[in-house]
Amino acid sequence: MATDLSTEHQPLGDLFSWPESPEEWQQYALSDEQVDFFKENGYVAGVPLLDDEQIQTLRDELERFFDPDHDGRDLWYEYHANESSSDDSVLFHSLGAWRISKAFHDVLWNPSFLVPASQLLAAVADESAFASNGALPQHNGKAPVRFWHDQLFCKPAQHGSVVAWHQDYSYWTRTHPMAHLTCWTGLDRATTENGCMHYVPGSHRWDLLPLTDLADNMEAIHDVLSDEQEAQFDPVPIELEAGEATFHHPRLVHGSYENRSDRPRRGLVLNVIRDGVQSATDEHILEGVPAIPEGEKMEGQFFPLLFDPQEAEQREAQTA
Ligand SMILES: O=C(O)CCC(=O)C(=O)O
Repeated sequence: MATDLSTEHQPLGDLFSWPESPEEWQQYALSDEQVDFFKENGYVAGVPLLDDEQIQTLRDELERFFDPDHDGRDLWYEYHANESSSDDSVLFHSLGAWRISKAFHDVLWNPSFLVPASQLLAAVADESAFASNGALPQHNGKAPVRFWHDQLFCKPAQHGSVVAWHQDYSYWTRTHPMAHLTCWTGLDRATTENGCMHYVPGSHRWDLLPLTDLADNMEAIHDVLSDEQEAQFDPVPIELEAGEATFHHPRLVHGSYENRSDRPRRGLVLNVIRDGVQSATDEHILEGVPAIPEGEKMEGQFFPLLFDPQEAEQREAQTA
């Protein structure tokens, strides 16, 4: 029986080292140009997140998840060996690796993820309809980062399926206000040949679209686009080296094409919320997780606070 690592709210090993000085923290910060690019386009790509050792450790852990009988199988929020409806087109998609594997647990506390996430979460909520309600804290352009959930999206060589165009927040309206962020990291080099992510720049300014399809019909979203949105629909491929990440806004339209190449395309997704986001339902928010009553803050065992910029600053001031 695997131990449920969700009770542990700090790193368990030393795969990711925690900075000890303001300078060490600062090395992970996005530039003003990168944050402005995110505000304008809804994404920022090419952020280095994992070194070779970290990539290999995560790949090794991932390998055992592909065996449907692996230890910890009961801890996933969702586990789809193939989310597509065709046997020839495979999308391995699962949520909850952080509960099962030490490396996937500790990657949540990776400073090269947390600092950009903190900067971009401040930018997401600033422009959202909820920004003026004053309920969401921020500190010097950085917001406290709370964990929402992780995801694995893996396409095998030669018969990897699509991930159809969608906006993430269409799946997440059971939480609000919209102050969410997605970070996609390649565990392989991701190119147009093996099914890298594509974005529709500027679509983060669109209204929220209804859910269409996830793993079969790439173009299903076109059934719900207005003429104006169709005219703006001009996707760009996001090619990344293994270990590089791309961050995107919760309303940015994105998707990825099939993998017909001879290389796998394995992606780790970290989804975070700004501290203060609340439950919008009395129903279960994730499978196997006790309900959080509507209107109450997302927190507790399954939603740890990963990074608090104010606390980090105070700690640094004490050690200076
Ligand atoms: O891995 C992919 O191709 C899609 C991932 C995705 O939809 C997401 O990160 O929100």
